Amino acid sequence: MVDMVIELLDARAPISSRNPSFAELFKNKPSLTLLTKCSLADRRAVSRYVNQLKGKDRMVIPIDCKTGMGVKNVAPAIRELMAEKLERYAAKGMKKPIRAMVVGITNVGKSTFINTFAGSRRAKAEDRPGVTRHNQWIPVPSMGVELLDTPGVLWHKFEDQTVAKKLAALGAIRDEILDQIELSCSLLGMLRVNYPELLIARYKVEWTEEDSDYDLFQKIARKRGFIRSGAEVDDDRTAAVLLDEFRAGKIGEITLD
Ligand SMILES: Nc1nc2c(ncn2[C@@H]2O[C@H](COP(=O)(O)OP(=O)(O)OP(=O)(O)O)[C@@H](O)[C@H]2O)c(=O)[nH]1
Ligand SMILES: [Mg+2]
Repeated sequence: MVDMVIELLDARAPISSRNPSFAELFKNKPSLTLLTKCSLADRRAVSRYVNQLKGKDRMVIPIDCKTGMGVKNVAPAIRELMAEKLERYAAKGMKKPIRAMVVGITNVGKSTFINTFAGSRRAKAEDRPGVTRHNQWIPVPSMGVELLDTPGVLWHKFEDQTVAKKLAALGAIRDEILDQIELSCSLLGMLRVNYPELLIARYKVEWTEEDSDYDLFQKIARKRGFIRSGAEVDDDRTAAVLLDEFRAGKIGEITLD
């Protein structure tokens, strides 16, 4: 049913957010890769991954649908990828739209991208995973394209648990089914190694090698005054705030892969 595939990867984890079965599944379709949410990602890492992922049969475009960055490069890329087919249509005097399927993990921004590309809000988009439930065709006549919005999919078994932790930190896995305190500690475990200066700047904390991730979590809670009666740290509130601030980009521009 489709001429090509548009695969969305989260720019904050472009390797971990690749569905391992897509390469095989879509090997016979021209494909365009979009790195989404670039305004939240480490810009040096974005350019590195654009170069690393692009190939002979694969175009990669960094975009951000909140700022609009890069979205105007998508239509020309679609036309370039589908040039032969478009020429055949033109030779026959046909005006058929290019049909493209938009795929990617839950909450990566598929519906938002479609709305931004189409310049109208036709696909339902919200800040939680699992919003789109059914396939939906969205015609964009001005671009000569029809986009298929699809429900986000994750795979059943994560061979590498760090992949699962990164996707959960990005908000691709429903928060209700995960221990938020454990998740924010594992996020801190990644940030203290790769972005210590951002943690220090935001939370005014210091830590040593001996401190566990949970020790650091508690230090942040005390700095923020997230304390219950009895001077005990309010773990739930601290976890919720840490995850929210990370996802909103308040800690800084961060790439987890
Ligand atoms: N900062 C930023 N936020 C984005 C971007 N694209 C999407 N979002 C946000 O990410 C959240 C999820 O967007 P959706 O478009 O619903 O994601 P989806 O891939 O369709 O998700 P499912 O339908 O659940 O699979 C929303 O809160 C969007 O506002 C982007 O480029 N930048
Ligand atoms: Mg959606």
